[in-house]
Amino acid sequence: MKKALLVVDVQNDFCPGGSLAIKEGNDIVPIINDLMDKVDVVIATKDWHPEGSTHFENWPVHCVADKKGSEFNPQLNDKKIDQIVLKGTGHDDPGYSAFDATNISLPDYLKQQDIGSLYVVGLATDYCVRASALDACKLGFHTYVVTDAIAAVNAKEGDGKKALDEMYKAGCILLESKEV
Ligand code: VGL
Repeated sequence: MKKALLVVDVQNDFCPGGSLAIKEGNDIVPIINDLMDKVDVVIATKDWHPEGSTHFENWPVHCVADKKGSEFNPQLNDKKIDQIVLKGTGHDDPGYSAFDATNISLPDYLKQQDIGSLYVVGLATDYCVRASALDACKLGFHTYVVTDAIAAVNAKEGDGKKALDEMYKAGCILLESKEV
């Protein structure tokens, strides 16, 4: 079976200068670009919210569909992306997990492509990486979380660490990019 890289939400709004910026957002991009050469398929998610989404009651406005903030980080090698996954597209849909995608059925796509292992990278450890990795595990994929290719919001100190513990306990394998 094939290996896929699941690149979660490496978008302008989650990177320095964006509305929900994560300090290390730019630093993980070269690591992710290198990982693209080590897998069979590259899937990248985009948080893709409508204006006025109820999700913005809990967060600053971010990743509005078709705006600058929802574009990929310009350093991400988007030529290597085989499939883009849009999530959080409904008015009341937070879309934390890649498996909440609405433009495709992600489980069907993974099955068609004969993918058995998912390497999860991107933003943010404590939200969309966490939700995507937990769902991937639950669905029976060999799920790897690449710890130097993710970064956390850490709205509360320790949230990133807590999310890693939770993913590990759920059966995700935590590893570093050099081990992929
Ligand atoms: C995310 C906070 C709010 C994420 C999305 O991509 O992890 N975090 N919306």
